[in-house]
Amino acid sequence: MTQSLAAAGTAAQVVLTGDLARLTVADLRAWPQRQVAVSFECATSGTRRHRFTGPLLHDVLADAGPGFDPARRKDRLRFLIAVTGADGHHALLSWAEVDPDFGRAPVLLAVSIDDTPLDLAGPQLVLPQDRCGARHISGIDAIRVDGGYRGWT
Ligand SMILES: Nc1nc2c(c(=O)[nH]1)N[C@H]1C(S)=C(S)[C@@H](COP(=O)(O)O)O[C@H]1N2
Ligand SMILES: [Mo]
Repeated sequence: MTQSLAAAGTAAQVVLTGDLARLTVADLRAWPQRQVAVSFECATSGTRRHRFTGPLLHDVLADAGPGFDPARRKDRLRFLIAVTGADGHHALLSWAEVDPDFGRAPVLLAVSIDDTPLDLAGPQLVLPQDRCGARHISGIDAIRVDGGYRGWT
């Protein structure tokens, strides 16, 4: 996987948008796989249950090189992860939410749903701790990790 690091002094940034076109579902099977059964509420469809398999989002993104010094834990706290589906549905996670040193949320980038491979549809975000289903973004076509959030004042 390639990476794009911003020049020193500017916002650290990994743009996986271009790379994810090459980061196929088959590529995602190279990381250690987890299986999880999730149940979530949909505002329109009620309770939904699915089984997912895939790597931890954190493992995949950490290997991509997010542009911070892994030894400096405080440096990670300003990074956001923007996940977008092919239909434009998107959600933000914080890096700390999935970081083993902080929130440790076991978020997956699923390669299969209910034993159906997602090679054609694209990977799906899985957040076993979410009560609501809205962040389970399917057909992911872009993931952007951005450390440019230093405050808006
Ligand atoms: N790409 C994409 N993923 C999405 C959505 C969407 O509109 N687009 N809706 C979300 C919502 S609101 C819910 S509740 C779940 C529903 O998933 P399911 O119908 O497969 O159970 O998908 C989520 N993932
Ligand atoms: Mo939903």
